[in-house]
Amino acid sequence: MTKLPLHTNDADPQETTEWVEALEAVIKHEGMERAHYILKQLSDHATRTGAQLPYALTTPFRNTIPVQDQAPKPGDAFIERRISAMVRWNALIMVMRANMDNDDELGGHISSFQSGATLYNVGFNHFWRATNDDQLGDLLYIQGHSAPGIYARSFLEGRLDEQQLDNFRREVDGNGLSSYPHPWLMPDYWQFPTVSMGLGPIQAIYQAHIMRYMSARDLVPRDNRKVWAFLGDGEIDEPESLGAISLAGREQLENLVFVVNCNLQRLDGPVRGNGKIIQELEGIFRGAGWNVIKVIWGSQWDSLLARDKNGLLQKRMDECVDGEYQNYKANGGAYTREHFFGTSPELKEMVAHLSDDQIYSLNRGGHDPEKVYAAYAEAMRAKGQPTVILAHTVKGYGTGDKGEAQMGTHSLKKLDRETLQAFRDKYMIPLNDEELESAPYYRPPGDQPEMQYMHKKRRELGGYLPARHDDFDALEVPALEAFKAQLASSGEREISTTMAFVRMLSTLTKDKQIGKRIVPIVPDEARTFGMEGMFRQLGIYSSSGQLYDPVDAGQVMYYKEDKKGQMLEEGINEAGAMSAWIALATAYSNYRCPMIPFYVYYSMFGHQRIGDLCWAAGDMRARGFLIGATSGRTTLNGEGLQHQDGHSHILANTVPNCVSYDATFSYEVAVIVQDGMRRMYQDKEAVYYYLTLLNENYQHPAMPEGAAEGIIKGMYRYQEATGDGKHCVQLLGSGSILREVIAAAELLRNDFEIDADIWAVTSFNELTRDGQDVERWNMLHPQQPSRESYITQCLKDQSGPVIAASDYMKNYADQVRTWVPASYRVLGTDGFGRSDSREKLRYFFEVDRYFVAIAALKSLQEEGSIPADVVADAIQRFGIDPEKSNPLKS
Ligand SMILES: Cc1ncc(C[n+]2csc(CCOP(=O)(O)OP(=O)(O)O)c2C)c(N)n1
Ligand SMILES: [Mg+2]
Repeated sequence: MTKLPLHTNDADPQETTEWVEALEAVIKHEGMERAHYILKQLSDHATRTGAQLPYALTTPFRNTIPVQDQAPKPGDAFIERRISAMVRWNALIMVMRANMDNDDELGGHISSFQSGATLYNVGFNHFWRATNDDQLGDLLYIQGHSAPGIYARSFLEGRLDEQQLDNFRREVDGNGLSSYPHPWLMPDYWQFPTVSMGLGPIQAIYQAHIMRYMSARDLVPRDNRKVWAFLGDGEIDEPESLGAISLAGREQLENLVFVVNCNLQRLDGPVRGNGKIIQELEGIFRGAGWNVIKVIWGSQWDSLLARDKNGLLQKRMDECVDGEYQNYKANGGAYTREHFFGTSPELKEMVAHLSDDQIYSLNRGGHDPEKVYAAYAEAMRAKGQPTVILAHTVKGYGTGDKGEAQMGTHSLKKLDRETLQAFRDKYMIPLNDEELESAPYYRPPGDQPEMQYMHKKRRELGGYLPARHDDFDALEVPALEAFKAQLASSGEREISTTMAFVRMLSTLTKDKQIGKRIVPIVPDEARTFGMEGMFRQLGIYSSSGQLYDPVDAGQVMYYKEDKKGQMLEEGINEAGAMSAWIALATAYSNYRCPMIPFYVYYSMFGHQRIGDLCWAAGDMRARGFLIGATSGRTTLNGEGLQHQDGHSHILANTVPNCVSYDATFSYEVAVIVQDGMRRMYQDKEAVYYYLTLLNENYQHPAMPEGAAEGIIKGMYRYQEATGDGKHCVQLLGSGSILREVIAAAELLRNDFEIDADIWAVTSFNELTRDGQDVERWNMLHPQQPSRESYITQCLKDQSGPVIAASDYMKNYADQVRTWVPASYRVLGTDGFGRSDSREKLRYFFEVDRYFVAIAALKSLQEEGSIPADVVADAIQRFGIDPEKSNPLKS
């Protein structure tokens, strides 16, 4: 008779046994699939009769893959252990050396990689293919603070030398290794910056999604390429880590593998001291449609588990919380015997034949190459589901009682002499005690079997990893003339820059050379921006095509989902849409197929909402366009405080390689986008673009002759002073507020006989960067003639004070003050937005034509050109309340 696990509340153990035996018979004689079918029928039947079924998303706390189903691990286990030992050693030493005998406090992490080493080594030895001329390799998102272990492997492979390892975290003099994965700093090595936690997982999901998109559109072959993402179990708490997992399940991303290194600890303490992170994650991922593989126990447990006929051991494993599991590893074998097995005489008896040391070395699944291999092999076979591997490990594995599973182990940076000796002994590193004094690296000569084996394995997998390919074939981008419609006047027609842009985008998608590479991306706002025409024209990408008749099927512009759709409609999910954009913006490298993505969104929900992804995009050398639509604090009027963006340009400028523009007229949009494509895809500059668009409709003039150069540099003279006024001022305006500036010039002329040059400023940010660059050069070259910034060149021969106004915070226009060769006054929209008409908002924020005129008069008064009365009269005449509240504080 089958011996069943003990359940004290079983009212009829005999009956239970019969049911279980029947099931076992089905499994034995007809197979698992049949058993599954029968259980499903029973479950359906029970639900039909109204019975409440016991509900469980989790399975017991044991390995998902039974011992008998484990794919046997090929290769030489002994040699792989040696390789692993050497990688571990060098990873430890490089962190120690960065923190030994110096005051630099360079930091680094030992414990994270030591817990994940087997997870990485099995992948490098057996699974992860590199990109070469014949194949596109797998994409690895490596846990950021495991970087030392990855460097250590590259060192063994001869890709890095000792000096580079010594330069870990010493990058300023060149030839250093970055603290974490940073493509900006190591463009031939790292692909994905992951150390800002949560960004790796969400990007990996969208990478897998885009991988499918690229193949669905026949841009790159699908092959069996995979995206592997390594996550910490603490990292899982970041909303970005779990926030997009349902997309992966829904889209059946079988090309995606998450490996969660469940060492049960984060920085300060246990991830779930009172619970079980692995079980929690199993439920969450299963619920989202993932294939969950738990790798909890190592092979050392197999025989104990096989003897666990009455389920007592399993019960103990299930009931123990993570805080206890941490204790067992921190406190050793005797403690584990007493506190884990000691809870019942049967369990104690089960391990009576084992010494304390043997109990201590009952290993966890994530440290067992056989178990890890079996899990990876299973993930490689996955069909129709993404896979998550939940690997049970020990933080600080191998670092003894100073580090292993200790509360503070995350911050461990060096080992004392005894612990280092013990580590050396454990991993059999052939260095004697004396040699250990200098904490040397260890790399055997190239003819040693370990070295030969390692190279052979990588050769079989196509080359070394990580590796990033920085170069690509330049694209032929259309010349400016291709956008005639945008360069010409709109005549009587009143349109917005958004409309002008959408037409331009449409033209681009039809371009013979680059049309197929254009990808419009929206997070559920296409209709807001007038892009719904693209639904039908381009199709919305969906891996399942369209399984329904859209409600608007009869209309010309119906909602068309398509397996080959070009447009990405990512739902209300800015972080996801941005991650999709990043995957496309780096496709030149990861797919060797440059793409030109345009991510169009509410500008308020860009840099402010997903700023860390914008930063990562810069690090990754992304190339593409971010389009901040409905921008401007007073231009998007009715939506109020949480929509009105008056600072995205300030934030955009924090990303060093983000080039940003605030356009007013459609010809500016055309010049900026064309030039952006030239710089990024033709000249291959590692920059990306941020361009704000407006939803205000007005007439657009034709491009003034010769304006293109200034548009790109950041400012051009839109209208020249006539020279017949009593005084002259220089008026600068950007975005929608340029039109208020133009109107203010009219007021000044008609009411005060004041002449004005009007300057359209397309980018205060670019002017600032240019000014700072020139100033820096001048400081460092004192004996040479000073250079002049572009803004100084524009303004130096003009007369009168300079006044600038924009729909952004004052800081935006104020940045250029140093290079303005005259008095300078700035208007801007500091303060919280609110709903009202544009006219009222511009009065409220003091950026309308009247305020621009007052600002000009005040500046003229200050320079002694006009009396104070004129300004005071104007304030009164314009109906401005001088005691009105400061919008900053309102
Ligand atoms: C967004 C973010 N917040 C905080 C940190 C700082 N940090 C680095 S590692 C770490 C703990 C990581 O724990 P876990 O994810 O479990 O990884 P483990 O080292 O245990 O493998 C923290 C809090 C970070 N890098 N990114
Ligand atoms: Mg952890």
